[in-house]
Amino acid sequence: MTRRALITGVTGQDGAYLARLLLSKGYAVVGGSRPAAARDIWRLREVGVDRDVKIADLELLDSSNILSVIERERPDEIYNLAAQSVVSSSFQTPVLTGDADALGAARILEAVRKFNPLIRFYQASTSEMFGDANESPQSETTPFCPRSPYGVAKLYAHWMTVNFRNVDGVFACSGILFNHESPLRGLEFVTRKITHGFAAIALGNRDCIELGNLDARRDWGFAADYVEGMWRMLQSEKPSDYVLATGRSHSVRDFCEIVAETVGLDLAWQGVGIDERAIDIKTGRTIVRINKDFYRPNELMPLVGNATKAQRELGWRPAMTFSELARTMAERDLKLAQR
Ligand code: NAP
Ligand code: G4F
Repeated sequence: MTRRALITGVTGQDGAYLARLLLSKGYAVVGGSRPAAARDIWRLREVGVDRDVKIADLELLDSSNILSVIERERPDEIYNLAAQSVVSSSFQTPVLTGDADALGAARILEAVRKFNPLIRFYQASTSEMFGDANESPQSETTPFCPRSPYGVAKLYAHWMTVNFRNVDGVFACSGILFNHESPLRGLEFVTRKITHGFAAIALGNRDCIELGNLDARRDWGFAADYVEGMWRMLQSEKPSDYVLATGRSHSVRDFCEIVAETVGLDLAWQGVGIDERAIDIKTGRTIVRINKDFYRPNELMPLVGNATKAQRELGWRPAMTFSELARTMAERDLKLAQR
């Protein structure tokens, strides 16, 4: 029988790649998307599945809406990817972030328990839950110490996932994913901000971009590799929690350098601290300025993940390297800008 999957947040980056993956495996895919938002399915179009995903109005803040979607669509698997996912915004909207990211997951789990506890559930957890972790790299056994309202909200959802699994017997997995990027990434996130901005600068359509902490480090992988890990979690014999990561960290500065080279900018750094900037040696023009508004209230310990458990139990490992990722994103944005 055809398996049915419900993906919340299907209009987001991971939603598009996961929808494509599940369709390629023969699933019928229902994509939850907020009725209130001006719905934009450009990412589904970009990966060629916009006609194959059935869209259902789904709002994380509304319990009865969630229950009725699950009753109507009868999924075998639910992937809860919907969230207010921008860490910096969560400092301005901590309550809304908690309502969507923490209680939203609890609402879905509660609906699963009521309607059909045999539905398999995936929760999109995050390395932000480690925050100021006391060890590096971070694994499933590293104590959590979130340092943003987003991280705190996601940690509540993580523990609810664990709790519904342990107490109610729901097949519920929490995927603790480190940063994963792609040409489908939103412009709010630093990688895409850089590839989009540098592509425009290279074509003379823009002068400069403003960034925050150039020395912030993250463990960056490719989103399409990570959705494969989500699916594998729900196919395993026993539900559990898994870190997905590359195991390598790089700085924002490293990412800028690869992207600049890819789009044909000859980047050199000058100055220090808030006065640091990047120039294009060929033109002498400033192409990156520092704006302290883009600094986080508290920068985290360098986040880098240990995905040994996922490798051992799920056979998962990321395929794309950091430099391939930066080049892929830069080339795509250059093509888009040329259009
Ligand atoms: P994304 O591109 O920001 O997508 C988030 C999705 O959630 C969008 O489709 C958005 O819909 C939807 N959404 C937001 N608020 C909602 C609400 N109240 N009700 C229903 N839908 C709502 O995020 P992503 O990068 O694909 O990430 C997917 C999930 O993984 C998120 O939960 C994120 O927190 C988590 N995560 C991401 C990463 C990463 O590096 N990408 C790492 C760890 C964990 P609209 O289009 O209508 O806004
Ligand atoms: O790209 P970012 O905004 O991603 P962040 O905060 O790590 O969050 C992303 O990954 C999480 C996984 O750990 C997800 F859970 C979350 O949903 C989201 O997908 O920032 C990355 C780093 C930060 O250290 C930030 O301080 O880049 C630094 N940064 C420097 N300049 C900047 C900028 N970040 C942004 N967004 N914009 C800047 O101008």
